[in-house]
Amino acid sequence: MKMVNRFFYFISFFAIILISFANADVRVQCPGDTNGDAVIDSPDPNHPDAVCIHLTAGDGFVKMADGTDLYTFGFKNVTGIPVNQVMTEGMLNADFPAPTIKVREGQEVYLTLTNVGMAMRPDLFDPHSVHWHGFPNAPSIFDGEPMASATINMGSSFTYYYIAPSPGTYMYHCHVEATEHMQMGMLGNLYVTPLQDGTVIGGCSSAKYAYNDGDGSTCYDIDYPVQIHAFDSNLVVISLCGTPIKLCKNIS
Ligand SMILES: [Cu+2]
Repeated sequence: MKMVNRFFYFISFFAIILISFANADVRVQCPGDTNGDAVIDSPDPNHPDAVCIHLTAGDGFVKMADGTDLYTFGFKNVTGIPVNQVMTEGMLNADFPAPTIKVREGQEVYLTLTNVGMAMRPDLFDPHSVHWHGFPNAPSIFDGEPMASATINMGSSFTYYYIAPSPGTYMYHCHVEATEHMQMGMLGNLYVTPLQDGTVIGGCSSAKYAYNDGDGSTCYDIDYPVQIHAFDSNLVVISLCGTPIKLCKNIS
């Protein structure tokens, strides 16, 4: 846990950031949500097929197979967390792999992203975004590509809106400085299940299908999210140690 200890070593420095972030304005757009926690409490008749998700973007540590705690950038699912607890819940708490997003074809998806900042990298002020990779996304503002759409600054929230049109297996990632942020861990699985799900067709007792096949030919029983990712440990160490503000003691 050496790297975690380094966090406490610099705690006085980060306290300034934490104090300023405590007053961050977390806002969630979610029809039928009455208290801002991204959970639909009273379904809105104008949005009967809505689903809400709230993610934070920030940094954290992931434990490798050999026990190493590796520094990462990443997302955290804070759906259901009260707005006044989102910053502290998401800060230095990113998950890898990123939370799997699973929605059904045709749903209205309200995905709020809150940038909690990167506590271990106070020299960075990077915005983040969510990009549904390979996904037919009509309005470019929700694409997540920084040249053509919104990106989310530290302490800010933004709600993406999608109508999931095509069932399939996708991935999502942050598109800000995509090479670095993806390498650092900001990517996850994205599933859009077909409308046909829930109906027994062709003897498919699980009623789960890969596509709207009409005859049950893509029936399956069990699905496991699998994400294969390779970290460049040199890049990760440089990310933490080779900055203008030295955050590691073992700098060569
Ligand atoms: Cu990012």
